[in-house]
Amino acid sequence: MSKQDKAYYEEMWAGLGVDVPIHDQLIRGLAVLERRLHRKQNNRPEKIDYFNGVLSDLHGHRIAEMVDHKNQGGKVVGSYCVFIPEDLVLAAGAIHVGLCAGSSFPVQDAEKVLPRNTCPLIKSSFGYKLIKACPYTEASDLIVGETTCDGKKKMFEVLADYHPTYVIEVPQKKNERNQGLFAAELTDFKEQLEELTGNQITPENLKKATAKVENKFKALQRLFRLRQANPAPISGLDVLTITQIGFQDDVERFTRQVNELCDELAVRVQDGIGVAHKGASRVLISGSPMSLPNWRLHSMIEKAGAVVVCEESCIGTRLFSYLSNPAGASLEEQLAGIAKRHLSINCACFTPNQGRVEDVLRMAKEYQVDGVIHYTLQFCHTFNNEGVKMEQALEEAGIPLLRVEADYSDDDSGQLKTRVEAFLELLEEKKEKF
Ligand code: BJ8
Repeated sequence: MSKQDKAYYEEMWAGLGVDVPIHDQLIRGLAVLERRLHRKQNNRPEKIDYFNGVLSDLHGHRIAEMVDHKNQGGKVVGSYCVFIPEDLVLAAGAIHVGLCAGSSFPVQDAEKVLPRNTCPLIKSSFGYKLIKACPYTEASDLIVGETTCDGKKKMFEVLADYHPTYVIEVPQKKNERNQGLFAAELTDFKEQLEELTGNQITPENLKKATAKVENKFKALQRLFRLRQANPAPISGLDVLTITQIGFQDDVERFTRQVNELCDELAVRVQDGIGVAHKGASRVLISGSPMSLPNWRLHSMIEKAGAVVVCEESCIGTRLFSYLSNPAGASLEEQLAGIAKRHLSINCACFTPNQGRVEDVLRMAKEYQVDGVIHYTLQFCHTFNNEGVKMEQALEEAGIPLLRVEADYSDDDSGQLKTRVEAFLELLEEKKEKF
């Protein structure tokens, strides 16, 4: 970044209410991490350059686009969960952004307000607001929460004292009645967005917005399908980062870039070019979401010579696997289609949630995995408890499983690394036997 850019950006961040010196520390830490993890990888596809560029300018160009939009009277809507339909926000003429929640940076400050024994994702998201270090949060005219897990639900009540907040009720079951309830919630949310933006959501603009969002989903589906090849044409760390970037980038630009990357990866697959050799162990990670910059587990696995080929996560398959397929053209039918799309997501906050176990069993075959790592964020009771069912199912299917629980600090890195390496050795031994 040139000195001129830096001065321009600093003025822009300050204008949003960001604490610039604190933010500077955050950005420097991120740059170090990216150099240490992403840049050290070998044999990356050329089209990864676009995503490298986004990562190194994470709070620059995209925030400038949002500020321009706001200066023209537009609004920005932030959220922390895949249950907030991006297409409704776009149809109201607003920008949607997935907010920062994956770093330990603001956790200590968050613990001055929230209980320590809270999931790090919740503490991180709240902490960013508290210390005003995230320009995406500060640019958001409205933060939209959801009633998924109890920790988040209660955090949003506290957050409302610091930032305009609106909470969508997500049902806990998935039957038809619950789909109707969620469609009614989305109708209320639509009205809220109309009030915020002064724009009306019509069947026409919602249809266009849904097409944009679902084209992004289709591009990500394509990217993940390419990872089913052996050798895998791209690292898990790169795909995780791309998926994370998709929560912040402009939807059409991101979709185009993912498709261009997929074109290159398709050639790699044809030519048998991979990021690791053909016999490298293939790992599926399933569980709590890994928000940017939660790259530790992927990096550990891939530095040890294995490759992550799929994430059954909201920063992974749960985000993009379902499309709305509205049965008709009216707004009501479109909202029903969107409600159904979201209630197809197998988040551990639902009960029962057998679909997630079935997904993992199916994906283990599709992605030719040698083992599964069940990842739970510390104090995430929903995913941790669901790990019991997952363990039983994978044992019955003869698929090796490692359950790990971690927070965002580096304190347990040594222990985690030892466990991961032992698991990968076990996978190697198992392959040698057969
Ligand atoms: S749809 S997974 S993004 S709620 S905050 S549940 S880690 S204790 S994030 Fe989630 Fe939506 Fe579900 Fe996906 Fe656990 Fe932490 Fe709760 Fe969390």
